[in-house]
Amino acid sequence: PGTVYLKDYRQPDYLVDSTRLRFELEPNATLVQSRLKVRRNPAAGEGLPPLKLDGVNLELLSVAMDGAPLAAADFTCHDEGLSIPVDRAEFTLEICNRIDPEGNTSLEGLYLSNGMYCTQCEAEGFRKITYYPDRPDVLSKFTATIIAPRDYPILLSNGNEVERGEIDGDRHFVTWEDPFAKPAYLFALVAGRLEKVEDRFTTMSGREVVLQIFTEPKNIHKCAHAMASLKAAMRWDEEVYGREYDLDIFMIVAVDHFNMGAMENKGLNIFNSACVLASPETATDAAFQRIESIVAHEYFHNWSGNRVTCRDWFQLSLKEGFTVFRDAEFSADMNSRAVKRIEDVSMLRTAQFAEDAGPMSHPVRPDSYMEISNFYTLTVYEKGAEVVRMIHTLLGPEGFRRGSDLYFDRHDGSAATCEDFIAAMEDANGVELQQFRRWYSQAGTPILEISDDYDAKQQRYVLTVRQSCPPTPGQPEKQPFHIPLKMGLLGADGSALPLVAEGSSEGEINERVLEITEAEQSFTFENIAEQPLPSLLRGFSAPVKVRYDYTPAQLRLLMRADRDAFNRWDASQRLAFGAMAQLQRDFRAGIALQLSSELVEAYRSVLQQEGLDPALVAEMLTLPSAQTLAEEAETIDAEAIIAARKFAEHTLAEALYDELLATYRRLNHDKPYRPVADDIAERRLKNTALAYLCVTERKDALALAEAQFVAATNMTDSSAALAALVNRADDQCAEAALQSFYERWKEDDQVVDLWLGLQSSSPQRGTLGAVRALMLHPAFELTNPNRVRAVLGTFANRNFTQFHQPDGSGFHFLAAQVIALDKLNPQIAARLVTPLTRWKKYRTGPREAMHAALQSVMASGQLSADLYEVVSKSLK
Ligand code: B3K
Ligand code: ZN
Repeated sequence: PGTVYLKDYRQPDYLVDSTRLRFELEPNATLVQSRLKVRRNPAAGEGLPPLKLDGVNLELLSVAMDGAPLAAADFTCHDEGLSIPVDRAEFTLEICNRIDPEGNTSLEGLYLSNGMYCTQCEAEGFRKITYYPDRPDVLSKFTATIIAPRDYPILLSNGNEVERGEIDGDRHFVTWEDPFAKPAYLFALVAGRLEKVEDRFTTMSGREVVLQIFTEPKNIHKCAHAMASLKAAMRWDEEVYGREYDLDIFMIVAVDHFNMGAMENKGLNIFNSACVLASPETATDAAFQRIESIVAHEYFHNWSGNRVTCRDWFQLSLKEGFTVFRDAEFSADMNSRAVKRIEDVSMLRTAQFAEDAGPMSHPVRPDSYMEISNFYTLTVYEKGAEVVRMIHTLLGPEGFRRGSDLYFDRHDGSAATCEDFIAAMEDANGVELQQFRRWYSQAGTPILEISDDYDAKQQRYVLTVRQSCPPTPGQPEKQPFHIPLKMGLLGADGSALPLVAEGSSEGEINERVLEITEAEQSFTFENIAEQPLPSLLRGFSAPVKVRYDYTPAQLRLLMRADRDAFNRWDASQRLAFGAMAQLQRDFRAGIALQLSSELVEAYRSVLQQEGLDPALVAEMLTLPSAQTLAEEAETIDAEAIIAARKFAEHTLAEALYDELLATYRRLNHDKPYRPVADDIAERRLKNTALAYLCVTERKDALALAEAQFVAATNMTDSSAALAALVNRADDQCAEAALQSFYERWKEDDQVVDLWLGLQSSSPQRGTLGAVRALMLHPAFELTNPNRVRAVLGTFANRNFTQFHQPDGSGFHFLAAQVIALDKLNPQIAARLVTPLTRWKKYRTGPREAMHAALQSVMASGQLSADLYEVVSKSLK
């Protein structure tokens, strides 16, 4: 496969003013007819170059220009599309082709999921439906007529329904017209036997919008939460961004076979069932919150993505980074802001930092790609959102809003770039963000090394910050970034010290945002009455690593007293991290392990401290995951990480047993289930305590888990109890619980995924043999990405212990599954291989085994472009 470069971007030669599509749906032979009004793009230069259309896996039946059929000799048809000579500046092109939705297991283009037709076109799936200039900067007005047998009663596409009727007795049709010009990647079609729930929303200007959620009949009772989330998101976008919905109808469809979470097609969002369906009995708190955020995310795309779209796919973060930032702020407003931030940062630090340090490392705006699907990454999404958040921090909420208003104003109805976004932020605020742009072009995670000096006589405190960024593929040297460092100073008693920076005209404040722009820079604070303790990078104000030599006692003070909740948690992580690093060293040196008493006592204080948000307590009591420890390590020593973590967990569980038990008892009361922040927080802490208690494998503790498993009336408590049993209890007891759980829920796909994932992630039971057995279970399906993620994704990414078995069996198993999957679904195969691509970071032994597994993938034959790109770059 070839490489596409950002620097080669050129405007499209031809524009498509309107696109009329007609589908005659048949499982193996769907007929697609298109009629395009094409026009030479005046901005693209002189002359009339051939018209190039993208098309993949299509059976071409006919082409006509202005009504005149073209003979095969009149144009070229190749594997990737058509090239048609052109002799006029404007014409109508009619194309007819056939496709095979049933045979389409890539889940890109038009495919069948449990008998329902659906589409996924982003990024380059439309070319699997018909020949088209499949690029985001060609915007066109779409009309779609769908013809299907009567046993597909629901026929949907984007925009408004304009016509429906009968065709030859046993078939019917519906025509949809989308008044908003859009690129092909936002086109969608759905046909099936679906039911719907309906609601209404009145927009800020008083227009009434019909809201509909479609599912298979068996799931229709699981739509209420998604509907409530949608309405909340619509209101929030009006209030916070002044953005109103623009069509009279907004539809969501739940689909079982889906490569990712959801898709923002104009007026017709298509969702992975797992990201829309929920009921208290079947969905965990985490699922409720995920649904809320994804429904909002896709809705927010209506402005940040659809009304203003991307010029080319290198600009993907323009819509994704911005929209993730928007949905994160929405979730923070709906729930606990601090907890949302902690969850997001944990993920970023673990997975995005690893990506930034790995062979696929790329800037938020990549310079090149072989297969764009591989760039729907944590870097583009989550780091992209952090970059937008930094702009928000630098400009303040009002300044940011001025910038976003100008951006939407300037670019509405067109395809924009990341540069356009920053320019709007600058112009609306009269500021200059030249250096800040490096966040879009430089890959890698910057490191801030911070030291300080206090002069008691002068009452002067100096913070010195040195920034650096490790080399990444193709970028050996980095220029300094523009980094907002939010900070404050604490006195010995934990009080906030008043800050006045040198030369500042501001009065007394407790918190500042230092703007780091140089490789090394010092900041002086005057009138500091005592030796201060710095609280650095509050709220994680930039996606960087901060190195500062805190003592355990200082970390405990921050944990107890910092006014920034995020940094209280961060201090707990640093403390735990230090203790675990010591355990890993001792394990390697063959010294008997002993856990830092500072950590034990810090955790005890957290459990005893009154008035803390229980969710925050739960987060503070959670040790950094094995994956986080691996990311932070210079060289990954899986065996030492596993040993250290296991030992720390056991020691804490034994030492704090009474406090944990008291906490559990205090919170284990029966309450009707509500997925609201306060209740979620209590369940989180209760179940964290239960998990710790069960680590001891004491009979009493396991009995609590069993009792909770039997009595639970919601899936959060039920699955937490089951997990505690599966992770700790002897085989018989866990087996019985697993069996009864499956019997009860085997008809519910979302719960079955959870059931599979619980087993695959268990260090106790998720052995390779057990995972192989799960793949033979009747519920497993290699063509269903949710199943693949539940069993294989969980095993490789969240079962550190079993995946890293010293004999390398886990790696070779994963390689074999990736090879098999690549034939069915390249996107999923290319994702699943990720853990193997990190082989260089491992210590010798696992390193060679992982490398060999990766090589076996490369040597297995013809790989998809998706998988080839990831594997070849990782072997370098
Ligand atoms: N824009 C889609 C992602 C499409 C991924 C295609 N491989 C979902 C989202 O980010 O909202
Ligand atoms: Zn998105």
